[in-house]
Amino acid sequence: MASFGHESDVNFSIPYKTIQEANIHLIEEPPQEHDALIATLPLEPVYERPFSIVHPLRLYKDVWIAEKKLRGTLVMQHCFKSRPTDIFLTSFPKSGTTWLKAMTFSTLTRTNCSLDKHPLLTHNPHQCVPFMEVEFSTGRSKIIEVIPSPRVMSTHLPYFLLPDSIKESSCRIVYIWRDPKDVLVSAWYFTQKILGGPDKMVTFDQFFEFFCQGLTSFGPIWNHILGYWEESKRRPEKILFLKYENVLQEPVKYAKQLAHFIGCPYSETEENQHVVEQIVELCSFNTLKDFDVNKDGGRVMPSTDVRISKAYFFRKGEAGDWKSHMTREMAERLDTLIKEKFEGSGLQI
Ligand code: PAP
Repeated sequence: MASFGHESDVNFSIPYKTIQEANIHLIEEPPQEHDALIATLPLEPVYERPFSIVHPLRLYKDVWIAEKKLRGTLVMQHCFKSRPTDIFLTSFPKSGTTWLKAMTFSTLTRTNCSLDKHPLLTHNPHQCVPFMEVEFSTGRSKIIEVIPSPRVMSTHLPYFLLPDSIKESSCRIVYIWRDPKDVLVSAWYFTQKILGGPDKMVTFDQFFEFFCQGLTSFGPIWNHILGYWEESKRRPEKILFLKYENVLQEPVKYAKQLAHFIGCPYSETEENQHVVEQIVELCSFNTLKDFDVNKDGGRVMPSTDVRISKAYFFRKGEAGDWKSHMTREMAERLDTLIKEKFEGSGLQI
């Protein structure tokens, strides 16, 4: 493959994993200063189910968050200092985060990385861009501080829980959302893989019930989507609001929009050289899932104590898979619920 051949002043090409490995000495003990508060918060009512044993959710300001990630979240809210050049990739889990990380990383790195030696060939997108709440919950906040600008970081936190410094600085936020029915199906499979099979967790019908009650990691989903939507309407220059299904349909259009938004639009020369098409191809589901790095057996994640294989982030990568999993009644019920919640917002599934 040829190089992207782009020239710009953006100088960014280091996957987060490399920065982390070079700065192991900066890792501290996981924060515990908020444990007393966390212990007083409501624990999910279904805490006997296996998923909860490894990953108990607590209700914090009407959001269900895994205990461990809440530790990091609270520290982050107090300590995190945003830079004007920061880019935050935000999403509800299972809504297109992996694609967004790959696209943002490769868009910014096109100055420095040739396609045949691209970091995405050897790094999962989640190794290129860190999850803030995970890093803060595992004592890695000082590593976040040494990432060179422009930093790209991600979070599943709802808008209102972001540190003030992110909301107030001139940094950019990209949000991606997805049809909640497909989010639910994707989360169901992901959870199953983590637990080691369908017999190890609640049934799909029960999972559906929990989801409709908002009882899922970072749930309820409707508040999450609406929070970023409302803010993106108020400050479109601050938040780019993308939809997974649209991106799948017209990836080149949205790749250009993303590049423009994060401050490195494609030049005419690049457009003529089809650079954007090459990046879209590199970050496509079919390309990424076939890289060896994305097929590995995984490792135990310090943030959750569960084994997560990089392959778990690549399942089908389609819109509408819910049709193979939900009855018509279930789909209608969830659609109606979301429609009611979205009413008056101008947002539609
Ligand atoms: P995360 O929130 O845990 O990071 P996230 O990437 O948001 O996960 O969601 C995973 C979904 O994105 C999976 O959807 P599925 O279960 O319905 O298949 C996964 O297949 C899909 N996905 C991963 N990479 C891509 C990609 N490059 N393009 C499109 N979809 C992708």
